[in-house]
Amino acid sequence: MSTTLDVSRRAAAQAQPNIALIKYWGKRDLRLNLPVVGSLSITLDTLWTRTEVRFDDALSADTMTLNGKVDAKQLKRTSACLDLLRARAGVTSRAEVISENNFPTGAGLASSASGFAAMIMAGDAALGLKLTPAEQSVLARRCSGSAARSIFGGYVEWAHGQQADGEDSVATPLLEASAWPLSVAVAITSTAEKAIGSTVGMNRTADTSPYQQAWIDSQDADLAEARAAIAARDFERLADISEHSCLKMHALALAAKPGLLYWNAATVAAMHCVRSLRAKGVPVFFTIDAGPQLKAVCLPSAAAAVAAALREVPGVLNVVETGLGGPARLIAVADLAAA
Ligand code: 2P0
Repeated sequence: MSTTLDVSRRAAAQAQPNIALIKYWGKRDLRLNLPVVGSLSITLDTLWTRTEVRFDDALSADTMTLNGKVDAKQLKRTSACLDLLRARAGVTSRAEVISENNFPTGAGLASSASGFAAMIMAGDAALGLKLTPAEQSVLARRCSGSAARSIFGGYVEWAHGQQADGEDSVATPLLEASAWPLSVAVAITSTAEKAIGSTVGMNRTADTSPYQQAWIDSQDADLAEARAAIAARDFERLADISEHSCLKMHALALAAKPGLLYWNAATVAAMHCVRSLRAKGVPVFFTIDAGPQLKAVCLPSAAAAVAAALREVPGVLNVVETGLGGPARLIAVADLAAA
């Protein structure tokens, strides 16, 4: 069925990456992209993806440009994501997608989270679908799991869900960023794209790591602990459970065959730096995703000292400081052109 659309069929949106404090790792359904565990994250502020989506019947194929360059590698995933929107709208029009990131792509900084959240939000508006944020989160999840969380701002939980169709595996906001502001210092230790992407890494882990079941069995308790820490604004409690979840995820992945080692020497040196600051009473903890960057999360009062200490770590190339940010939002198409 084809629908005549009375909308401009062009829209742009901005979404920020999120950082999981209680990690997502593993899929229970590959086609629907359903996770084996729930997860909990914070959405960032000054790092962003801005994406314009334009549906045009004159196009014979989807196109994707990232940071001014044609991105053939991401085209298949982009088209699969656009297909979800097209199916909802009952249209077959191809689309032009223009995207900008103001941070390194594919290096463990959750560019797929902000990228697909922005694409779903822009595509929804371009097609006039008027999806709710929860519906956007479900569609974003199918494009990239962590993108489900970047629809929302502040503290966000993405549910494992129980339904076979996955419609209840959706993110929900727990607390607004302004209700408990934290600072994040991202220590960039490499700008190279990672060798093994998250999807391949997760599937290898599920197939070969002897710790997979223990990971699944212990996640609900970790989520409950993090939720309680956030509700009580208890930084020490959140620090303990977040470092535990990070190290447990990496231990799980390290035990895959062959083992997944996402850290470099500077990542490890930065972990020691954060641990030593914390031992001196600085309110800070680290978390690391499927890449070599270290994210130090701290109370705003400690942000300058944490960033300064990380800049001194050998091998740290740059430190990007940010706070917690709001939800994904529509922007003017002109804002993207100005980026
Ligand atoms: C997370 N990561 O919770 C975890 C921790 C990386 C380490 O979500 O296959 O790009 O697209 O669903 O979302 C990165 O994985 O994976 C990720 P797909 P995604 O943030």
